[in-house]
Amino acid sequence: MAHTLPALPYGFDALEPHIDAQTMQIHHGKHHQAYVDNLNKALAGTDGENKSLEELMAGISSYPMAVRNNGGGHYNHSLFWTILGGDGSLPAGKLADAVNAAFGSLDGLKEKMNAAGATRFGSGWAWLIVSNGTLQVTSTPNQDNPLMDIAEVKGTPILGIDVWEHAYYLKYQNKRPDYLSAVWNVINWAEVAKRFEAAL
Ligand code: MN3
Repeated sequence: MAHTLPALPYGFDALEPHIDAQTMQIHHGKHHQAYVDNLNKALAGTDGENKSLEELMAGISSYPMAVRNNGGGHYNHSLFWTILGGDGSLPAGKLADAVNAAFGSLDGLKEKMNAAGATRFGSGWAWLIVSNGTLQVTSTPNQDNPLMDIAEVKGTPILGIDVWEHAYYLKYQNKRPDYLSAVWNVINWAEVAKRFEAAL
């Protein structure tokens, strides 16, 4: 069962001006597509071909690096597209309570995530995860994620911010912190809340 590129749940220009349409086109159509294609190539004819993405992540240490990089890339971007495209509403309900309990406020969470993203050397991801029922911020290098058995901090990711240069360079060049502060304008908190409740 080959992996496929999920359609973007909104238009390429839906995140303007915070994330530009050209970046979205290349990011989704070229980068993510390449992770999908290379994952399928790396799995062809192996037992991993019949595993779900989540199963692959949980046992990633026993697969070749191409499965880790491209399987992670496929998982991470599939999550990323869904947690963007929000209508400007803020976290509500149980998620808002959990954010306040763990970080004091939404600004406290943003500060922690932005620091995790800004200090991730080279390429990687900043994550909000559910670990033992509580929220935690972490980051991973390359296309690793907190579902992988090799992750330093493990948990279920409910929000991930891509800090690879390909996610922001056309608009923000070297200014990763500017991208990190802008991305909060387009977070889909309803989707994050859905993932939060599913992870509990
Ligand atoms: Mn990316």
